[in-house]
Amino acid sequence: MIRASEDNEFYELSSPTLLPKASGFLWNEKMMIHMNCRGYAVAQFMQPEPAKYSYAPNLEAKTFMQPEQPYYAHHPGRFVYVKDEETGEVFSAPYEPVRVPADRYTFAVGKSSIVWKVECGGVLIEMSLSLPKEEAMELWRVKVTNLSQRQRKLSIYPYFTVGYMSWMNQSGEYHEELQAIVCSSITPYQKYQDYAKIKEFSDKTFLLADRKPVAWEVNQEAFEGEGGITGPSALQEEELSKGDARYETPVGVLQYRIRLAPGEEEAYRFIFGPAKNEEQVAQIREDYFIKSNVNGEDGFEAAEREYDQYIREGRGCIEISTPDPDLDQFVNHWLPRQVYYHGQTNRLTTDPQTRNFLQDHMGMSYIKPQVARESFLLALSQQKPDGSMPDGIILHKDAELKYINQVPHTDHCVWLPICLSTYLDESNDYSILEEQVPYADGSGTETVLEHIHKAMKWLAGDRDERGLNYINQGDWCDPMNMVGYKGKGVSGWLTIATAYAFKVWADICEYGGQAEIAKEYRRAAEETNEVINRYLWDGEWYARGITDDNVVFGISTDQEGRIFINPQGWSLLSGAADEEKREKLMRAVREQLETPYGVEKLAPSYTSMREDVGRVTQKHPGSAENGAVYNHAAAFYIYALYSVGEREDAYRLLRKMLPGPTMEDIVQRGQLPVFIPNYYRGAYRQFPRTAGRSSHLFNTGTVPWVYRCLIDGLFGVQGTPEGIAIRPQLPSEWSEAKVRREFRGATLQIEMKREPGVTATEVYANGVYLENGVLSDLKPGTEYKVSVKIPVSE
Ligand code: CEZ
Repeated sequence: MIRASEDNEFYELSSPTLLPKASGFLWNEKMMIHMNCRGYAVAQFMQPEPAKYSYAPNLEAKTFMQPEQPYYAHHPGRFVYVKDEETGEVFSAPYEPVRVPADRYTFAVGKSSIVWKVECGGVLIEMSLSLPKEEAMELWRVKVTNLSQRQRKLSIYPYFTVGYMSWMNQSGEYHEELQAIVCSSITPYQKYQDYAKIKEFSDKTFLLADRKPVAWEVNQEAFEGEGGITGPSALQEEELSKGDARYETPVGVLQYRIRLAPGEEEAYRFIFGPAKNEEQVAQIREDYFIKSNVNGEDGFEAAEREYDQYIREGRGCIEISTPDPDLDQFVNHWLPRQVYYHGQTNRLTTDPQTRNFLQDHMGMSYIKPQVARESFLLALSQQKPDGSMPDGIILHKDAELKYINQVPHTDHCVWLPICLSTYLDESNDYSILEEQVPYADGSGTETVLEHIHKAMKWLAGDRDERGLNYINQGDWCDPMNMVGYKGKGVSGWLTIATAYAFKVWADICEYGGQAEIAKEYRRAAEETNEVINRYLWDGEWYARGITDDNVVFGISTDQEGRIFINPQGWSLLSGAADEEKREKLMRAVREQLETPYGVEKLAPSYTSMREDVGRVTQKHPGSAENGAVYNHAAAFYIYALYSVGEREDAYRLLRKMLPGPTMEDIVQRGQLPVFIPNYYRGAYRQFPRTAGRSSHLFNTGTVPWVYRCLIDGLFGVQGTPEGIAIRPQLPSEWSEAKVRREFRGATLQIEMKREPGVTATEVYANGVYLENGVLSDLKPGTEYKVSVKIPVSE
């Protein structure tokens, strides 16, 4: 039912109803499209703010990408209706809107294309979607094959949703000379000041065909008639009526009438996307369908090839072979792609949240370290002279802070050393610390080192008399907005995270030649850890915070929100938790937060508003931050477990981030293992029916942390100033693993094996024993054979 294709290029699903929301996504430099297996699509492009060209049927709110998007009959989609002209029978590929069960069906999510094969009544429809590298447009191929033993007379109707474009102005018509449907609109606005911006928008939606259709329809209502979208009346006529839309909802439908002998096929190509004007559509037609290059390729083919190349550039730096083939598949093929997507697109925002931006580029350190470097410098150039970081990083001159970035959060500074440390581990580029960077107000420049000192001082200063960090209207947890809005409430997690940030920064300072300063930060971390243990330890685990009214929460006497994951894991990182506390809090997590789908962010989920905590308690119990298996938080915890050598719990939870391996688990999650979603539903003990269900939202800070868990934890192949430290933490159920690690220009072929007689892990590089497992003086362009001998029981 689901499996990786033989060449590992695709992940395939053989039913449109088993996981009805199964999906894949493609992106390029300007756009993103999320396609589900049944033909529904969510696409947006940047101009520079996110905009649509295929709209919902009614006025859509502009918002950030949301989890658990509902699909419905008129949801934007890309379909092909197929009519047998002799029998009048109609089906649609890939499945919506007619919903005729196919005789054979495959939905294959690839890295640079999404492909369907749908066979119904002896007709095979193959559809594929790809993108060009730079431009906002979809490249579609549709192939029709007669698999039956008789001559077939068919009508094929590719259908592209245009939808409700604008309440001010919308229309559409077919242009003979372009062989295209072009729909026009004006983005609604009211202030005359906006006109200058609006007039530059690509407010048209076009559907360009490489082959001339016999007929078309541009009027949604006329197309559907009384039959509706599942059985459009227009299909009952011999030919579509060649209609247009005049302040009516437009649609892009074309008709091809074909006669196919047994075995015969016909192929079509379409381009669908936004455009500024008809001239641009004409140019696209010329570039993609008419002109060809020296290799005889036209622009369409060349674009598909270039796009594939672009996606391949996002390769990770490890390739693994373990006893768990599903993990291998995900880590080798899909995880780096998702990390790359974040680093390359910044989640299709022009003002990414500062913590997201920094963590996304922490991930990019493994893929394109140069991009990560530039991003860290950019973020620091927006730091205020008092050391605080803004809530979002402005990426475009016209961008402004929107949505959540208008709400003050106090955690942004902690991510600076934490994310930078990964970049340094990978690149060893300590010269970045000496880089001169301006401040947001233009008040001169200082080195990166000074910038981060200021950030750390800001964190040390933004505390109450007890030494606990203020939360204001939120920390990592966006919607925890009412703990401290009166100016008194503090964040337990942030205090702990600050201690950890001090420690990480101390290490960086030391390697950067500032041993004295490093000592100060270590002392500050220790003092913070003492404060944490004095005010936040609840006996079995750490509290989440203390409200404006001095009420400690996230503790055993709370009916709801009794335990939160973040303070537990981060206290392992900061060193606040000694061994006894570690055991206790790990037990509490296992008992109260762990589920078959991973570890929940908090439990029990809140079922009603807690006014001294905030809107997080108003989210549906078990969704998002209110007690879902929020993978970002789960990844922190797993990372923390590895940091203290708790390999068994770490691996068990890491594995739970992926759907499978059992079919039952995959069905419950409803998602293909081609990305990690931001959450799986939690509240397992309250609402088991929905627990495990994927949010299908692939924007998440989870993935760089999962990569770090693999590099620093599970396989233990982390960079150090001297070279690379080989310290695997394989789960006891594995007797061996192989890792190919690309590192600072060298390649390491590492074989890890449990061997009888070995009492402590031994590491050899090209046969030579390595002290502490550290391989130093690596030469770029060289391949090293590393063998790791691990005790049988460990
Ligand atoms: O967004 C994420 C943020 O992008 O939530 C995380 C936070 O650390 C990330 O920076 C945890 O709060 O405003 C809301 O209520 C939204 O739910 C966001 O908090 C959340 C969404 O899941 C979007 O991904």
